[in-house]
Amino acid sequence: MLIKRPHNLTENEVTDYALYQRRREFLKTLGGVALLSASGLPLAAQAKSAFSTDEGQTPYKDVTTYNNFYEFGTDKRDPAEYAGSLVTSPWNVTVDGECEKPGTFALEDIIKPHGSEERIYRLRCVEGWSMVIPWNGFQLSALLKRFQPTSKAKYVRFETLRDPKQMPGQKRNVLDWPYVEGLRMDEAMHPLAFMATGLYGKELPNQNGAPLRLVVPWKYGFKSIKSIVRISFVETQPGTSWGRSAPSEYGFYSNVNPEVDHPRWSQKRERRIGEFLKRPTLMFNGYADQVASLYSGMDLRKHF
Ligand SMILES: Nc1nc2c(c(=O)[nH]1)N[C@H]1C(S)=C(S)[C@@H](COP(=O)(O)O)O[C@H]1N2
Ligand SMILES: [Mo]
Repeated sequence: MLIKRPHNLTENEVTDYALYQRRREFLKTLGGVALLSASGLPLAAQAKSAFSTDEGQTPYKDVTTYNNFYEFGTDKRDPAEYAGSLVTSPWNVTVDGECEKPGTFALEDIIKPHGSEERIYRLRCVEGWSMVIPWNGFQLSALLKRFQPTSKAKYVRFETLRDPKQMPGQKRNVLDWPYVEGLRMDEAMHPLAFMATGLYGKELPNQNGAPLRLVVPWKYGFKSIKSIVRISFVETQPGTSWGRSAPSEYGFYSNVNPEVDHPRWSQKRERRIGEFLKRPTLMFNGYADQVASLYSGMDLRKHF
């Protein structure tokens, strides 16, 4: 396991951070504005996260052409081919339910208060393949806190855009549209849970869930919902698209777990895209040190 823990920062990383800060100062005096991409993501200087893996990263080409985004078709190549029809600007996100500060917000206002950081995470699809992706974005907890969830907020529900004109795959009933996902509140507030607005230092491509998508690296990939338009704080466990389509196959938790097989295939091993031999799947996708305590006392076979 190559994950570094925040309380274990090495001397090197501390030095890296000091260098990074001095570099930022330097860039400011140079007029670092020129180094910002259209989305405002700094391309040159980003904090190195203690949560990032240093495993080899999956090439950009694979990350952006081998996708699951059923709103654009069910073939892995469909999203890259068809997601151009999605209009990501202007984009609004509605926040509602059990919180003090609900509202409908322009994407810019959702993103603005947050700095951009890089998180290099493993992504493990329930189908048995995986990638390593350098995301850019911000911690989900920081976003959620702004809306001041009440004590009744036990879960967070996320919804993707529903518009069959822009998302032609929604003309077919492969799933119950819009795509819906959810997390328990403590999962959503965990520092690994991330909102991505970019990858590889570039704006998030449409096929990867532009302009705003969730990344929950210790759960199967389908929990990482794309192109989010609604975030709701709710009291009871929300139904999810995959859960509704096949309740015995896709549970609410869907934590990566090599010991709990999918009813139709084993989850013990996975193919890392770009590699020939399969590798063992790790408990919680290799993030057990960080997240196992969220599930202490729970029967993970029952709560799959
Ligand atoms: N709205 C929406 N979100 C989605 C999906 C989808 O079909 N629709 N597919 C999920 C699945 S199964 C996976 S594995 C990941 C894939 O993310 P990637 O294409 O960026 O690698 O997105 C998830 N998020
Ligand atoms: Mo997936």
